[in-house]
Amino acid sequence: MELQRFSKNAAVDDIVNALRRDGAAVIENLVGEAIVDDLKSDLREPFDTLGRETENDFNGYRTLRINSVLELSRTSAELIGHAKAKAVMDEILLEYCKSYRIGSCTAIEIHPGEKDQVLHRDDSIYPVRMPGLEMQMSVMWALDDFTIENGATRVVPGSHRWIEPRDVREGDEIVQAPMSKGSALFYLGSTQHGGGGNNSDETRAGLVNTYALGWLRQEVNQYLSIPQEVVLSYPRHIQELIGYAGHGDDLGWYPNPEGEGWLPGYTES
Ligand SMILES: O=C(O)CCC(=O)C(=O)O
Repeated sequence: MELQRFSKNAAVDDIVNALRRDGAAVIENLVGEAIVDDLKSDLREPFDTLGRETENDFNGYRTLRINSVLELSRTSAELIGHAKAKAVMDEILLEYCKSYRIGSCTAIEIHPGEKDQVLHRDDSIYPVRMPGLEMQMSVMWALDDFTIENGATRVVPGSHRWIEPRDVREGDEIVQAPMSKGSALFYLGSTQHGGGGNNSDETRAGLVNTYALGWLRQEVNQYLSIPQEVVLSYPRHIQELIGYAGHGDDLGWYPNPEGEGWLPGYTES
């Protein structure tokens, strides 16, 4: 099978239905090339200086990764807080929480010679499984054209509906999600997926952002990762996604001694 593909003006309900059925879907050309080029240019030096720090068997040894993307590139906020991504997230995640937050934002550049990443579910970081409840969602933005040869993300359609989580085994269908630069692959936290091996002579860069239910601990500690002065320079909806908001009135509240809200200059909506 092929994952379903949508244009950027497609109805959110149609995208959500495809996600609920297949576990993943592509929205083509969701942002223009200029934004992507700006982001890539901001990330070049960090990729080259910091990108090898997280090398391991899971992340690969021919793949560069950077985590603190919001600190390194203001343009990243346009993707992380993209209105269409949030509209899809609202439908999938707000069924189980009052607000959601980013879990992680990771720029990934897969270099020639990298092998297939092990297929996995992103929500396995949370040690519970309640069928039907989605704890998180991911959006992988293509910062280059993703092709079969250069490592387009691999996905196991329908794996989010497996009643008992298990490893992928022979016979499970695996599809790849090639897409043009500026397109985005959406997938549920319970969907088995992984980066593809790069059998080309070019690199494949992507930015993958996870969004988790607001009552769960964030995968990456955003308060320590992003300096407060950088957080303050972002609009409120990005500050909230970073985590500067309570979950309703009961979780994560903070009686700021300096006055209203979370940070100087920040007032909760
Ligand atoms: O690079 C990709 O296409 C997917 C990466 C991924 O799933 C991960 O690192 O968790």
